[in-house]
Amino acid sequence: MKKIQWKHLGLAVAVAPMMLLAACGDDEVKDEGTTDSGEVNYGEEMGYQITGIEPGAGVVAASEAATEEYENMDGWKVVTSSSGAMATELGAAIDKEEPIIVTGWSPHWKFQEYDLKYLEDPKGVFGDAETINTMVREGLEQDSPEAYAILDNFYWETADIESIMLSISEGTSVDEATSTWIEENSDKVAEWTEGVEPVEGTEIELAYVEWDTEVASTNVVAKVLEAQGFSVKVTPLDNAVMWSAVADGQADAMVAAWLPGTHGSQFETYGGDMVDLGPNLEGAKIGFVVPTYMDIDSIEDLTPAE
Ligand code: PBE
Repeated sequence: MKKIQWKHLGLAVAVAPMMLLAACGDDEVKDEGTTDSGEVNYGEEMGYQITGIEPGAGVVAASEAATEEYENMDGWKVVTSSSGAMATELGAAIDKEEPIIVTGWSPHWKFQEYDLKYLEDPKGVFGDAETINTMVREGLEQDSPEAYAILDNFYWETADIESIMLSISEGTSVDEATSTWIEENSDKVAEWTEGVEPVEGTEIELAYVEWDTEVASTNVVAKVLEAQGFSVKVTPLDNAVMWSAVADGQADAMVAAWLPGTHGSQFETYGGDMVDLGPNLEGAKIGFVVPTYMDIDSIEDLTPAE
């Protein structure tokens, strides 16, 4: 019902009656308001804006690159804000069945909450599937072999992290959502700490960025380290600062390195000054994400700003 309403409204506003007649002539208008050539002028309805997140995020940089590399995105802008604001705007647009394009990533609770799809990226600007890796400072293995071992063992699946993210998005506190997951997955957690000696108050600092994925993963790891006797500090930083903090040893570790693409430039700058403990999660992805009710499938279906 709603779907038909906004689309008809959009069509009435965007297409002058003469053009509508012309379109009927050459390009038969389908009932959804698209032509055979598949063109819908969503750009105009969205003000040619992509709803972005924090300025330092890799997905924002990749989105800006996409606006450069796809000629049909001429005149489009990525508007930065925060991950929370992006999620709020996405929810508000979906409530009204309005078009929206966000700088999206998975794992993310939004895919469980809403019907969404990635726009195809034939030029490969957003890269392929990625891993999220754990990075520790040089010397941690010698200074705290117990923390190093747990961080090295930390590995989980998309379903794990998404269940925590969904619970937080529904209003559960980070503390409760992560504790509940740990209680319910004690077998998995036991594998991360297997054979590791408890410690007495050794200090460990984890750097992260307040993206939904990293809020979940960092807090789970912090709790597991605490249960082992560590005194853990979690420090929210900007993306580039998170990388430099681990590189220069101000922070001991981070579990938030999206590779090879999303944080490729940070890895190039700082990766040589830290120890890469490999993936803690596989199958991560970034790209333009839209509600499935939008009649476009590819970035190439967007039209340039007029
Ligand atoms: N993200 C989530 C980050 C990595 C983790 C996709 C928003 C980024 O774009 O840098």
